[in-house]
Amino acid sequence: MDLLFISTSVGAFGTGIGGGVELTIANVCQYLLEKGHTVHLVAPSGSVSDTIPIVALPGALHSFAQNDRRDSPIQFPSNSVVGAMMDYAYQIQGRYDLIVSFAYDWLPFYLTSFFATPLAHFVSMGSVSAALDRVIVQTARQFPRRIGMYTHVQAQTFGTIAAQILSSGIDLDRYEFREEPENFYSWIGRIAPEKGLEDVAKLSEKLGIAVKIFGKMQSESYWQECCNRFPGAKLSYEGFFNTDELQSRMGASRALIMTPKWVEAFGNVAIEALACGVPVISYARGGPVEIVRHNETGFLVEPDNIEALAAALDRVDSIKRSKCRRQAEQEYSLEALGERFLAWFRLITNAPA
Ligand code: HBI
Repeated sequence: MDLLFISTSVGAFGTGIGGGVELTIANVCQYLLEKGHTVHLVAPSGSVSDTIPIVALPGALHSFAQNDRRDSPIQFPSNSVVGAMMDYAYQIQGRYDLIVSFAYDWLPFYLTSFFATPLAHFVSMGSVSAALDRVIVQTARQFPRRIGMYTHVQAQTFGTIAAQILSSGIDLDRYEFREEPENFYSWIGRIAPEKGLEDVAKLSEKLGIAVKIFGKMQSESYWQECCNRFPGAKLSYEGFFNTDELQSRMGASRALIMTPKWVEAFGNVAIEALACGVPVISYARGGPVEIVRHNETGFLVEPDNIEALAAALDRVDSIKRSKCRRQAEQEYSLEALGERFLAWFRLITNAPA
């Protein structure tokens, strides 16, 4: 198939600003290219990839939809990069069998009925805004096969909606299984309020445990606020790393702690941890609920309950790290992910299997 992907509008591809959806785009592209499909990625200028052919376009990045208020009007910068990417896709659509947008923005959804080449959308977050909900639900109603999502719990945040549930996946060959843990915990994610870093700071201070923090420093002020509120916390900010670096640094964690405050659409960091043999301890909120096998590959605890997190940490040695790796191999391989996306694409284009 000849495919055109449209990247997230919040940052250049490869910078990590787009969080989990960047990893999803990279992994799906890797599998499709390995299988001999043609994939081009339209993305903001400054986007880089050593394997995916990129069309980098200038234009203003969009603000994070999850940072706007639910009832905020849609913001559209005068020289929007989304406008540029959709203009380009519209002009060149005839060269492709299918176009897939990974942007969580109003315009791509609205334009679905104006394209001759089928335009599909991978929705990378749960519901965050009324205006976006409306256009996403409307698109799904008009084109029931064109909306893809990570999880059922994510789809449910939009109410009743027709969506292909694609889960996620990673290239397991890039993650090394670590049988023996070292004496630290990890927390991985964009440093942003929706990720709930303050809870892991509170936990660290309460238990006196060292926690390594990996991820894009999206909000310095939020980081400072967490450190100031919990001066006894032993958080060490390690930085943002590419996959190879991240897995080598967090692979020996005793556990990955996840404290999502929003309905995390998936939580790619959870399957990255499992792939290294790292048990996942997470609030029972959002994507992790469909990932963690409670008491087998980690623990799901009552959301926002620090004591429950602490109690789960005490039991983490009861988790067999080899079971964590095995779950990643069974459910989250690159092949499983790629085949789910290809099945979705064939469903849309009626291409033969
Ligand atoms: N906000 N406006 C907008 N557009 C996006 O593409 C977008 C976003 N917020 C977050 C985001 N994409 C991705 O980082 C999600 O996968 C989290």
